[in-house]
Amino acid sequence: MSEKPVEYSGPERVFSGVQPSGSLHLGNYLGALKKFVDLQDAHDCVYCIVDLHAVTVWQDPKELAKQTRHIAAAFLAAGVDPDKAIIYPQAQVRAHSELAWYFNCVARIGWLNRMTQFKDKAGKNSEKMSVGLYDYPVLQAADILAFKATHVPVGEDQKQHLELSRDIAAKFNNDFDAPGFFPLPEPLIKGPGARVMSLKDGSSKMSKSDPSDLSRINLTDEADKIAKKIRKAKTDPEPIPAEMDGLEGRPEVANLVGIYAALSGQSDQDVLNTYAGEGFGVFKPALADLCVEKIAPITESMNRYLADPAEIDRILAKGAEAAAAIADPIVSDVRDIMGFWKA
Ligand code: AQP
Repeated sequence: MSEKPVEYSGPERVFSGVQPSGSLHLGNYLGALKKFVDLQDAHDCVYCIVDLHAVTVWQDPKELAKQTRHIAAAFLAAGVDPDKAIIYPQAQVRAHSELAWYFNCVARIGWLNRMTQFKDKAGKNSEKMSVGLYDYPVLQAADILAFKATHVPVGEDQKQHLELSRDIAAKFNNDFDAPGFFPLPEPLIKGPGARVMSLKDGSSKMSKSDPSDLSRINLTDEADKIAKKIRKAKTDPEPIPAEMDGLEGRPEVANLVGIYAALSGQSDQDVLNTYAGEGFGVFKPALADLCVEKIAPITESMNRYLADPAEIDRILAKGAEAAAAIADPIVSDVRDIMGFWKA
């Protein structure tokens, strides 16, 4: 009779990452950064700038370190406190790459073949994509599990990858007879801003790689640019409905209402209660004002941090040391569990 699997009983830990592959946008802020800040007071948090993920597509070597500092500045400006949470660049902690290799030997090709993000990013060119882009979710599992993280705040787009991390953790624990060694990490997705959509197309997510800059609000956009982008956002001729079912079949309108709700800390229904019956001539300027009110202080603070790259580098180096101190012993235990020779 097989024994019941032993559950992970270690401490809770939060882990998440953001790629240094372009300017951050409102979706990254609401789906990730804002949650990072909300979690840091009550939890042990590790926030990584995932440069190893970024290079799965071409990154200019002259820009990569600068982009990494840019993301660090966005973390700090959004309110992540390096005295409460660890902030560091992924490539500085070797445990990520090493554990990813071991997990490559645990994950199944059939699992990766089901990953929709690879299909979306590769499109018809999958044969020409890097092996790294295909393997991205395995590295993501290694990122999380190198810290035995139990909770992962991410946007809705990462749900499938998180499920894969759970599958890898469970298969490792089972294959190597190490019940409860790795936790099965829980995604923290729910809540406002989990899926911010493009301002031009309510069926695709707001994304750094969308060729149209009008599709997203960047954290570096100035007030008049934000107002212009919201003015030009796709809507329809109908007024704002009074009830949620009036948003059905109107994805662009639902998206703008959702953004307003997430930024103001209200529910979507609260926003409808305020603006029901109004046209976009009233709603869009109100949304633009709210976006500027929330984003301008972040942009200003980011610029202050970016003016002092030595301070950013000091924070990242200290963070990398703290991250390695957690992850290295965990990966060393993995080597022992897998039976590698050691002196
Ligand atoms: N539109 C979004 N709504 C809510 N959350 C989002 N996230 C990304 N887009 C949205 C969340 O932001 C975190 C960091 O994302 P990332 O930069 O590491 O990777 P990504 O998901 O690939 O982001 P982009 O902007 O869409 O980049 P590209 O265009 O390069 O693919 C993650 O938690 C993500 O869920």
